Amino acid sequence: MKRPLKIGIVCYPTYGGSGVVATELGKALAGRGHQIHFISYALPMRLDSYEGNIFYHEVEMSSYPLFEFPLYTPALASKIVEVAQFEKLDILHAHYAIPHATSAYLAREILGGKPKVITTLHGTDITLVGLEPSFLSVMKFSIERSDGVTAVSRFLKEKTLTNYGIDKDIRVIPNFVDTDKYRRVECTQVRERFAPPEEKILIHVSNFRAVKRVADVIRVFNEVQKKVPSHLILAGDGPDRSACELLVRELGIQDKVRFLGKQTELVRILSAADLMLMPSQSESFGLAALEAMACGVPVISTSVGGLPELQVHGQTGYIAEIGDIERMAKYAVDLLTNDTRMAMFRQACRARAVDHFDVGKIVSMYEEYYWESCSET
Ligand code: GMT
Repeated sequence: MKRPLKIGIVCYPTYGGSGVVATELGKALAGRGHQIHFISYALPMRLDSYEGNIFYHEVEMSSYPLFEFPLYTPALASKIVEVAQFEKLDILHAHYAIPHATSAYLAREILGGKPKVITTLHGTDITLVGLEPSFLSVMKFSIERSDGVTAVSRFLKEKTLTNYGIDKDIRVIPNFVDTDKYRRVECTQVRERFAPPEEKILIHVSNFRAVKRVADVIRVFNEVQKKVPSHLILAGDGPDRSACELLVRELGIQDKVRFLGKQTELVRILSAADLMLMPSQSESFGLAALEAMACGVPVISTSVGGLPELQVHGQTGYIAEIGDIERMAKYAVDLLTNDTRMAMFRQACRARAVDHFDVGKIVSMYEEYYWESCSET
């Protein structure tokens, strides 16, 4: 049954990997002729221009004085019911399980079994927040009752099965990047803004949450800049940013570190960089690393979660243990001072992104999964 589908996509609209994946997936599916209905509390960040076949439905929140806390789960479920009924959705795709899989389940029950609910597990919904006692049983139930479940890495699939004692067929569909858009572009002017031409540029991109260990980025860079003339740029914002700004000043390297804040257009910034640092505590996939690799930027990361499924130690970058500042700095210095090896790593990064994680290949995997789910009775 290979017909165009009507697909509802529920996601977080803010800065963060799951929202980016959901939005880029919706845009790519619309490009293939499917009708896409985004449902969220605000316009998803990367849905910034009009595109045919794409519609956006905002969840309205009421602020009745009796409600001390916003009741998003039922409000979202009601909006899903409305959209699914009016638009005759075939599929409802919930990105990030909390609370989207729960609202999707509720909506499908209200509607008597249609549309099919697909839940994509992204990361902290499984490894962190979902495990809290106040969420665990509802999470387990909502995942089990989804018609289909995907995870962005083998690591995340295994974690879901073991952490929640779930006996379900979870399909691994990795994250993806548009390698036509994410490619190394001419960026002399951008580079000049960050560092003199003879210096190296290191980059970190994240939402500055504790799991990202941004302080480690700064400590690694502090060691690197003692041996290699270099600058560090940090893109993104979040709870740990102020502490990191302070650390940079305490270390006396404020002239070599630039905090850019949230950025929507990363290609030119990534193209200006020589090396990405991703010293995360937990990372189910590492979309920011993939986007860097597509632009030919090698990555020094930790060995956690899905990162070893993404990058190859000694080919696309290096992998170290969490918190091993010394080793990460050594890897960085080795690579930044060896032009031949750097050129090989750059090529390997680009090739790995194109061969394994390109948007065309991965979106087809989702499309197949939808069609399979729709044909099941
Ligand atoms: O958990 C987060 O930090 C946010 C989350 C999100 O929903 O934005 O990111 C997760 O999903 C991304 C997209 O699938 C992955 O690339 C990230 O690795 C993952 N983050 C973590 O596992 C910490």
